[in-house]
Amino acid sequence: MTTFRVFSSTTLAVLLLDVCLVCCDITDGNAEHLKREHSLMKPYQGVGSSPSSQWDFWGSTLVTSSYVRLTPDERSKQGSIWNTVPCYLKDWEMHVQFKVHGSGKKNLHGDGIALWYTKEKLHPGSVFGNQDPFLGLAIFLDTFRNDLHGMDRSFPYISAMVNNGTVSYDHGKDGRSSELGGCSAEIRNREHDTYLAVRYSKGRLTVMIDVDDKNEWRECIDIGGVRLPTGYYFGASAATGDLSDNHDIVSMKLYQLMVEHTPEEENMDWSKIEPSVSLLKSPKDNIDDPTGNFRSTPLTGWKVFLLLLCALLGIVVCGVVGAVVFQKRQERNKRFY
Ligand SMILES: *[C@@H]1O[C@H](CO)[C@@H](O)[C@H](O)[C@H]1NC(C)=O
Ligand SMILES: [Ca+2]
Repeated sequence: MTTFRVFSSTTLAVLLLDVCLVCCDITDGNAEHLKREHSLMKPYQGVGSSPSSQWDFWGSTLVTSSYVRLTPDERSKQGSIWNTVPCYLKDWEMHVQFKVHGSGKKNLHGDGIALWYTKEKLHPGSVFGNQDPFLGLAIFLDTFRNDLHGMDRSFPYISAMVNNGTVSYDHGKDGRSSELGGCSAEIRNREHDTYLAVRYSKGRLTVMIDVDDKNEWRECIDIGGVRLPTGYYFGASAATGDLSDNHDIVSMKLYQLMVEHTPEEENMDWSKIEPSVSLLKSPKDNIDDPTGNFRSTPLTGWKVFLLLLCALLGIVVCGVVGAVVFQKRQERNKRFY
């Protein structure tokens, strides 16, 4: 009896803690905050080069009613799709549903998809179909290993790069010298839907993936000290080489994150920011981040508050249970005597 009670109070505390952590980490999928002008969704009405269109495409891109195929499973193709409305949100989260599939056997397919938030749009080039160098943020879903020395990581490999317009993407090294972080993920020829989310808020860049049909996000990249301006364009591109794949985008949904900024931050001109990264480390190692970028996020504040609340609740529950148990024991003792 006693053991059971103590156990259940601990379980309760752990449960509460879980609930708290989950609610802090929730991805803002709130429909109210969906920004239609920056989102690409079935059946892709109005996608094209008309003046009223909010998305334009280039190259091998084929728009059907259920997907946007950036490249077919054929050699030497390049395609892209771009939001034509610049984004002036300071804090945002992009959810991308994608599908990479083809007839190539393991390691005989390529090259992958890149997701963009850049100053320029519709400039074809050698970085997964986009220009080199680019100015802004790229998330690469690299399905082909070019660097045969980099056997310490498995492919497909997802990575992020922030460029001020001066650094070339090193295909031969799969972008390793300029990457900010990354993870391996089985994203190809999956039967179920595959998703990737990019969150940029308060100088923190987070990339999460949901590719194992578990309906939950797995963290892939999380770094602080990232500076990106407003007024850039979202896009996606893909390329094939000697090896190929179908590279499909099913949807890109942009959500505005409700985050408060200091009056100073509000008053500065965010469109003048130069893309840069002050720390080439994961924020987990950045507890002493001098910019305070990471610690001052409201998310972290909330997390601390809720953790404290949970701890307090846990203590109270343990205390009450302890008191009850103690009292019962006293009564039993009384009866024994
Ligand atoms: C651009 O970035 C590179 C590499 O991070 C850096 O060496 C260079 O100084 C930067 N240039 C400008 C103009 O900020
Ligand atoms: Ca590659």
